[in-house]
Amino acid sequence: MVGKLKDLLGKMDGVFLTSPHSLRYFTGFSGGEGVALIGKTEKFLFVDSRYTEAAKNEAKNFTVIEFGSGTRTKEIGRRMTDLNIKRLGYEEAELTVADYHGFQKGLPDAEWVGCSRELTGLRMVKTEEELQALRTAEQIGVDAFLAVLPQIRVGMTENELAAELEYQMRKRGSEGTSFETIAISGKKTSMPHGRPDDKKLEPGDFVTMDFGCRYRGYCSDMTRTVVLGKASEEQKKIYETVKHAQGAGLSAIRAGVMGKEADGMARAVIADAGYGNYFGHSLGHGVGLQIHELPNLSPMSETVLQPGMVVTCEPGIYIPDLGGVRIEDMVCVTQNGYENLTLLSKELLEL
Ligand SMILES: [Mn+2]
Repeated sequence: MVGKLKDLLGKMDGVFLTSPHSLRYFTGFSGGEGVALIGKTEKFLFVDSRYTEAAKNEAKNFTVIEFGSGTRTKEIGRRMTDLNIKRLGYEEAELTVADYHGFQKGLPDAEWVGCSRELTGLRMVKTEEELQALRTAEQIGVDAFLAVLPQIRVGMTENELAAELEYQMRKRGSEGTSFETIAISGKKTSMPHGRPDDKKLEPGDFVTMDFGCRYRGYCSDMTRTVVLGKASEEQKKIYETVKHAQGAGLSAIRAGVMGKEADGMARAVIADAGYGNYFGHSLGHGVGLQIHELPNLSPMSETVLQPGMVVTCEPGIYIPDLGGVRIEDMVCVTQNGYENLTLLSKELLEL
């Protein structure tokens, strides 16, 4: 996808990539550790010997340069001088302060220009190949969830539940989780990102599972909340409100709509039901090589949705000392609506 850097290279003499996802997206190299230097005429990928073979196989359009111990900046500096780079775009959101100082000290004088947001923006609209990976990743999550459902029972710990979800995803082709699995129960479900521990599932608990895997580098993300045993009237009301809000958010998603419009549709349903103070986070986020990327579906987001963007729709209601519900699907924006990648019911499950 290095061709996507054309506009940026119109404003810079070179682009300097250091994050695993940028390296993967723009060079093809999936090893995670390396530096890419892309000039107007030449493209270099610097790696150490652990990655040389993979880099040569994957980054076909790049000149792969293997650096030895302590020679990285020297090798990069030589090419920067050759390419006469005076203005260099880099990923300010992805580089540690220590690395930044190290590169500045070791490399020829250049003006460093932060381009993180622009680079992330280039990854918003997915190609068909990326969509295939995202569909597969999400289906692995759905299949794992369906395999784990019959195992959920009173006395099981949250850690066991999380482990089962991860195991079932791995067996189905997951390369690893896309974020730390959330499998929480009872009052703990009032914490949107609570962490599983050795708490046992109890009768009447809400059980929230928010999890995902990676497939060909692409992330999946989904959330379902179930009730262990019979749901109380209050649990039903909270669940149905979140379900309606999720549907309202989804129904707003289509090309031409701003992120904040979709967020507003879902938020209004929750506010109208009297739970407005219990939905603090955004409606959703972009997903791709990173679990959280652009565009955001937040009250602030004026990003206009385009076909091929992949976003989550995940409203929730979280009431301290009672519990919470979140329902999350991952969808691909289309001209007139969306393709739901999470092919799974959202009816309340009483297990
Ligand atoms: Mn999410």
